[in-house]
Amino acid sequence: MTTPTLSIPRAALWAAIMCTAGAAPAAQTPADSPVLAERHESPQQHDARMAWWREAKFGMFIHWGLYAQAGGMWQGKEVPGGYKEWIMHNGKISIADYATLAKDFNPVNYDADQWVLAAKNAGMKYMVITAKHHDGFAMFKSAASPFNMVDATPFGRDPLKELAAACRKHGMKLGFYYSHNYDWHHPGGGMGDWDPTHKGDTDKYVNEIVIPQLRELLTNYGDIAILWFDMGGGSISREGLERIQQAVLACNPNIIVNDRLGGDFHGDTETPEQSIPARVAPGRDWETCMTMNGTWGYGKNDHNWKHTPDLIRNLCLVASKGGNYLLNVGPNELGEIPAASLERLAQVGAWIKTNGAAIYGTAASPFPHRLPWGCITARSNLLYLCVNQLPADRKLTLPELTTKIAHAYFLADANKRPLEIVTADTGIPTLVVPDPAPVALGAYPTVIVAELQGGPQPTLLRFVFPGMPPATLSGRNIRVQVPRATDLTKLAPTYNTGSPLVTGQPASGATNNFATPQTYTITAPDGATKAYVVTVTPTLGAVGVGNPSFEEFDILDQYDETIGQQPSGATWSFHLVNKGGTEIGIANLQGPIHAPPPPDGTSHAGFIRGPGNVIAQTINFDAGRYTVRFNGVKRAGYSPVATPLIVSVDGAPVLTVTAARISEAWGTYTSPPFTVTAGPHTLAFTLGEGDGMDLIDNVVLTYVKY
Ligand code: FHN
Repeated sequence: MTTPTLSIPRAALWAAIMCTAGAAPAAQTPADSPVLAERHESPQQHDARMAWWREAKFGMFIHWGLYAQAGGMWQGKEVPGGYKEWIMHNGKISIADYATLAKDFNPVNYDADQWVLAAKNAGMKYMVITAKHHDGFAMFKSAASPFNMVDATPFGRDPLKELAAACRKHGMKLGFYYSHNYDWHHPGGGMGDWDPTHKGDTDKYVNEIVIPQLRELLTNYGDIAILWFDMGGGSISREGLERIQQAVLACNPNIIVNDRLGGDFHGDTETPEQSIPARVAPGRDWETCMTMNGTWGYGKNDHNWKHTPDLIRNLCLVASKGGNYLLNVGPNELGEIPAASLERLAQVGAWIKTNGAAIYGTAASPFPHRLPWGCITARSNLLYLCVNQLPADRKLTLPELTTKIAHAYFLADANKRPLEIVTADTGIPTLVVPDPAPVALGAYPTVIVAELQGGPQPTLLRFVFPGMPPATLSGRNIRVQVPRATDLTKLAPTYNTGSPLVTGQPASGATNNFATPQTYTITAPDGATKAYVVTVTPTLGAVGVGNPSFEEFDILDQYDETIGQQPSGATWSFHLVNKGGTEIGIANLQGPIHAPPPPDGTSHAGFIRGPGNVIAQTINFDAGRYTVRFNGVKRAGYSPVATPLIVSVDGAPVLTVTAARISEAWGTYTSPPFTVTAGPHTLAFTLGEGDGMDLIDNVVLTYVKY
């Protein structure tokens, strides 16, 4: 496995996020940004290519394939495993048997116009459909393989042709998902080893299936806006990946490509899955994709639908962090988007009709920290406060804002009736929502617009350490972590860069020595002179501080509840999500993934940082045999070194997961079955030697029946 080093200068990355203008990597050049270098682009060219996508914010993911015909069932029985598009793998169904599904796949109710209009009316600006998923079945006419919709099914039509035409007609951007690595049908494709006939040559598979099919997809369907790879490179060689990339770009030099090609390819977009990252990579475009129920592909028996308010909260939260939200539908064997999805899409659409200004083309919140009542998106001097839950005292405080609010009103209020603004002695503004409010407050987020007297100026001061990212500090009791190798006597912070509001001098004398905690008094003359005490405490050797790397330069303060959290597992729990079925639980910080997400919408399980650190949880097991399955979750962070993760039960290792390179999917790993007695047992995740920061997510315990 290659472990490329990260060459984006940290300062440039930080500069990009500091300017709060969304994800534009303003300070980078092709020479120092692998993202730009990969496409031989200037920052301006890159920004121009990404412009529509950054504006769009909201898209529809469509998982539709032969697996829809099965809907999670095989020979009359539900096949264990949450993701129904994985039925062939989960049921270890042979290639020949699985292919028999095609004989009956006749989605006569498929209506491309209806799909596009459902997306459009939901406020979605683009769609990405599975042209070929891991089962290897092409949902389009392909000369490269007869295992395709037109040649292998009674349907005989090319649904992607019809979808492309409908997208053109209704002004919807279209993207194709293509599983280049996993292909359980064509010999040489990744995985699929439960069928001995699948064995084959990977290069041949790349040359004869992947590249020709990608060419078909990118030449026969008009302008394709996005290519969405999945599951990294697997056993495809670096050279093979390079040829795939070149073939794609030769067909369409403007296409937006995600980050899952594999190898050391970065792509244009990061693609966290089923989770909204606590923090996002500065200067990087990103898109969270998420299911509406528990599966991507159609599942007859999956009725685990997310609630519409949560979908809207997710959309707001993603936008507030500068990302896009790609929300999935899994049409059935007849070509129908499930009614539960359509209902939710219509409800989201009704909300967005009124509140779209808070989403489209907005920049990330200028405040890095979580707010108790919701989240914020920004556009020049406007802040959109997406209020999930109005506090009992009806007060919304913006604890980090130093720019004055000129005017605040509900976005839904055509009369823009002003809300009362109370400014504390500290300068911190609070908006007061009258009772009754000028607009009805329902279950969905309510948006309040705060018009500022100038651009949002959220921070009090900025430290710049030479050769390191500028650190924006706000609040009190700031702790700065610096890389282990840093010579602390050579740190020479300068103050106040970028903020005309702030001037100040350190109160203590030893400005160049961070070997011991330093306390500084900073004066912020925004009208009146105020003093803020900032304590800078280097915390070498603390959890999360390992080798020098971008990710390990952290600023912790009283607001941040995720980064730097001791990985004690104190708030961890595993939840029974399917009593009668096979899944025992899914790890999640505050609740099961299938339940409504916590107020901030995060659904990741947690960070684990530092070699040897453990997240553990005691679970009450029924007696029986279990496996632990990791399900395709990306590594968080930018640690360039792959870090293995060891899963153990009562101290005995049951599975070692080798992380892929930076930000790649972990992939799916299943432990051999282990047996436990009834009662409490400890499931632990221990981070091995490596670079020390990973996101644990979507951990599924699967009950294996005797
Ligand atoms: O295995 C797939 C899964 O079926 C689905 O397509 C998701 C969507 O991002 N991607 C993989 C898991 O990461």
